[in-house]
Amino acid sequence: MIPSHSSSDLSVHGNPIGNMFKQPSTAEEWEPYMLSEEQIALFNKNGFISGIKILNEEQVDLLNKELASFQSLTDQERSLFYHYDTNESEDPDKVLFHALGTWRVTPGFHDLLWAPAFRMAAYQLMGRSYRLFHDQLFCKPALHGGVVAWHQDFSYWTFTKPMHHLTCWIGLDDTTKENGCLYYVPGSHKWGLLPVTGLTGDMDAVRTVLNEEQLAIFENRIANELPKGYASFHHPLTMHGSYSNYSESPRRATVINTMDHLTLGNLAGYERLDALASFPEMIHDKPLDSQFFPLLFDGDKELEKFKQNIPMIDFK
Ligand SMILES: O=C(O)CCC(=O)C(=O)O
Repeated sequence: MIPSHSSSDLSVHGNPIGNMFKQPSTAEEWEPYMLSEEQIALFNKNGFISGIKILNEEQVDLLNKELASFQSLTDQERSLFYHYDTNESEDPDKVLFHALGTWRVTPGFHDLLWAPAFRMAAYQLMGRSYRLFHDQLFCKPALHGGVVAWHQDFSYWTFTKPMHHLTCWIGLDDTTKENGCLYYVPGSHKWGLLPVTGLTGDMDAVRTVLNEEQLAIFENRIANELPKGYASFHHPLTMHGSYSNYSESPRRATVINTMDHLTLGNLAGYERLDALASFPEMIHDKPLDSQFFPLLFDGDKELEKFKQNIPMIDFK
């Protein structure tokens, strides 16, 4: 269970706490952040879109500074994370590899959830009002292994229902094939939900559960190389993964996972993953609407501002 509120727990704030991002208040101010019909169509076809600018250089620097501070947190601060995984092979520093819950810990990662370019694109790709499900950090230090094996996100999220989720991946470094950028398999979001085959270790474990046609499509995988501050968005069933960082610099990324504002807990018979032992409390068949799942975009409220329909996905 998640620890009760500490004075430093930023999840008590269901709104931005600083002025890192100016919030649009009119249709005109939202306009520059809006995805086009073509981008929506591309997402429908491929299960992802890429190249969306979310952060400027200063904002990236601020988040990287906060990220560095995660290496020296007190135990109490550390307990705010839902999950915190260091890579033991990197001893003595035990460098952070994967974490969930950064938004509870530092103001920049908290307010990132309200970055306008993220909020508008996510609304269009969700097709309705949505909440935070959780955030994540994926850090690959220089010259480091750290593959993230091929997977579909929703195969780890079946303790929620129905499936109406979205992932926004934001680079905190320029990402390249050499430093372990993300890869996508276009069209794999139409494959249905596949069995879980693991996130670490064998990059290609998923191949054991693919049929011949899927294995052939797999060969079309696309390297999602991006400048820092830019994002890609993917469907909860899109197959993705990333190889090792062979470069002499770190490869860091932050991820925002969203869900329909009416998503329910789906806990009957569900064995909690060890990795999520300190995930916020959920109740079977009840909406995930506590302070840990803030409403990030209220379509009814925001759409009043628009005279014309905005391009939106019909999410299946
Ligand atoms: O950043 C990575 O290497 C993996 C990211 C990922 O798996 C995700 O965003 O779901």
